[in-house]
Amino acid sequence: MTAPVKPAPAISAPTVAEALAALPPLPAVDFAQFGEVETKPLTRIKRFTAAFMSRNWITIPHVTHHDEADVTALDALRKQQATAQPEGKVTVLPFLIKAIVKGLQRFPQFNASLDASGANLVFKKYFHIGIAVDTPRGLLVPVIRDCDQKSIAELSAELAAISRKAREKGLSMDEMSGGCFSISSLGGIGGTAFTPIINAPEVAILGVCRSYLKPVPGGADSQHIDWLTMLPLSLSYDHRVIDGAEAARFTAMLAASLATPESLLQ
Ligand code: CAO
Repeated sequence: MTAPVKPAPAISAPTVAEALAALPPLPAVDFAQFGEVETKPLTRIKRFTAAFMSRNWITIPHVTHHDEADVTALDALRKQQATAQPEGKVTVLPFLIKAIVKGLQRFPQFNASLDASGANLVFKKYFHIGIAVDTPRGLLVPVIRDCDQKSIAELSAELAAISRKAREKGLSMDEMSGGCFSISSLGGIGGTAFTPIINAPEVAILGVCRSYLKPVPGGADSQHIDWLTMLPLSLSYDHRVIDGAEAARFTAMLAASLATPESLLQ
């Protein structure tokens, strides 16, 4: 005879505030006891960033999907354009913005935000893209508005202007608000993949690392090697709003758009 099974006690999920309150506080450490130290205050931007990043990391269920895009044709196109117009040299970012706009148009849930109740999704009909800019005082995210209505050359000029403004302390709060989706590009620096933190109330952010040459078997008989230039993409998304399959489709579409750059020139 088997013993009667006792019903399990009901478990209610703690709120975020309750979970945080239950964490043991970090002990105060006197680092000077281990060696020489120097204490400096965080900049205002770094303190703001710390608060926002902590809130977003703790309150949003992040998943990061990694993929890569074949940008061999895109690199050739950029080189061709740079030779024709050396003063108008364009990085990969304006093309990425265009590819993302196409992705947001095809997958509107990536251009949405949860409302304050958390019960409704607000779908945006505009396409404003935030760009993470590394400045000596910390990270700033100016927003390029109406990217669907701008050409690659216009996006490139605006990107240069806002990153200069960010580094010269010239950005207003207005210029950093209203973004639909953000890009964090570390491609000029390096890396192969990372987990960008979502810039709430946005629901996804694309991280980009340095492109690299990948040997791929080519030809009908796979007897020779083609060297393709691959761009690593890391998409972090809010799993309350976006499912993994949707994230994989969105990133695959980005990769396909970047692999056919002429489609981004229209
Ligand atoms: N792969 C290979 N090379 C790349 C590349 C990539 N993915 N992305 C840029 N490059 C190259 C550019 O073509 C450029 O080459 P040249 O010197 O030959 O012209 C060089 O790297 C520098 O590019 P850049 O970074 O100045 O320009 P950008 O348009 O790619 O990016 C900006 C502009 C503002 C996004 C960037 O300067 C920046 O601040 N990035 C850091 C963002 C950041 O800190 N993110 C982390 C946020 S979370 O902490």
